[in-house]
Amino acid sequence: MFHTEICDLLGIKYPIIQGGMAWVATAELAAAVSNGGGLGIIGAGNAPADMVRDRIRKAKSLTDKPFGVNIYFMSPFVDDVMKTVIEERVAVVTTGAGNPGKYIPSLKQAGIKVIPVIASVALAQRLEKIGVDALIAEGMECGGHIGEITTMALVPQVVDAVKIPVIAAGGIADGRGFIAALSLGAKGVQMGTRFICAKECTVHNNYKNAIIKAKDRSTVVTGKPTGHPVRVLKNKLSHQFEILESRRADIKDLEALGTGRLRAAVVEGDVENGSVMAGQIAGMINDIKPAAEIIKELMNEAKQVLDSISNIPE
Ligand code: TUI
Repeated sequence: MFHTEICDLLGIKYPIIQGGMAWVATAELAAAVSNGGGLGIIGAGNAPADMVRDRIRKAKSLTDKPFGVNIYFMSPFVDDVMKTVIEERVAVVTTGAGNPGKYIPSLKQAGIKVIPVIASVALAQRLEKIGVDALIAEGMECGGHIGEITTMALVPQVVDAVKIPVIAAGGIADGRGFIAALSLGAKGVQMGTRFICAKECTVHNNYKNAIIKAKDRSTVVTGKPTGHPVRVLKNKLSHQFEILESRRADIKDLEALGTGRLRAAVVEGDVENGSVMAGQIAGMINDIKPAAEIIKELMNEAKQVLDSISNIPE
């Protein structure tokens, strides 16, 4: 059940992809998700190519299942990371925070499946023409760098505009969200925040606990004036952003305030002065469990949701 064309495209059991979160999506997490039947993704973030190569080799040592690498387009190392994923013959590349158009022919030539994250219909259509395999339509409920449109509004508009399969992301963490995404025409889901609270995720425990403590209104969007809005959990840092933004501070000062803060939260566990990127769904996440269990429970719940919907009297 729920075996969609995404499963065939990627050679995976369940149409569930893990978000390629910078600093968070390590080889350990990616391998655990792939071993659990989904598609694990290593987040290249701003890491140099050699570090990405080490993570790819580590993931290969932890799983014999396919996994992918997410390439972040604001990284200064994009060109070298592209060369590395081609040399290492990773199965799948997802991309974020930019237009991957010019790299697509060489990735495809290397036999790599290319699945860009997009937040608009226009970019979806452009990338379909260039020959990407599928698209991840990411709504602004997600954590980290966000677009402007919600998942509920974005996914069906992208589905109607392209012929290739669409994967829904943003605000999905359980079987209800999975069925909702399929109802909107998606052929699978990507989840980030839910997998931060996987046992195998190597983020500092303070980060996981901050997500578990979060409620529905615990996130806020900072950095809008920089043109790169980012959804984070509210804390001392987000409050500082709000103050600077209300004073119409220089973009340079806002950028300086954000520098190194994701690492501070993920690695050092500074969840007050660090950038704790998380989606609006954080309020629904109450436990830490193995990635394989997250996936299995989600699939079981999806079946129950489908049953309960079909039992609603006409
Ligand atoms: O990339 C993400 N989310 C991210 S990346 C990230 S790392 C970071 N670290 C420190 C500060 C800020 C970020 C955290 N979260 N999501 C994928 C995504 N991509 N969402 C939206 C887009 C997107 C936006 C514009 C994709 C393409 C695009 O194209 C613009 C164009 O050139 O047409």
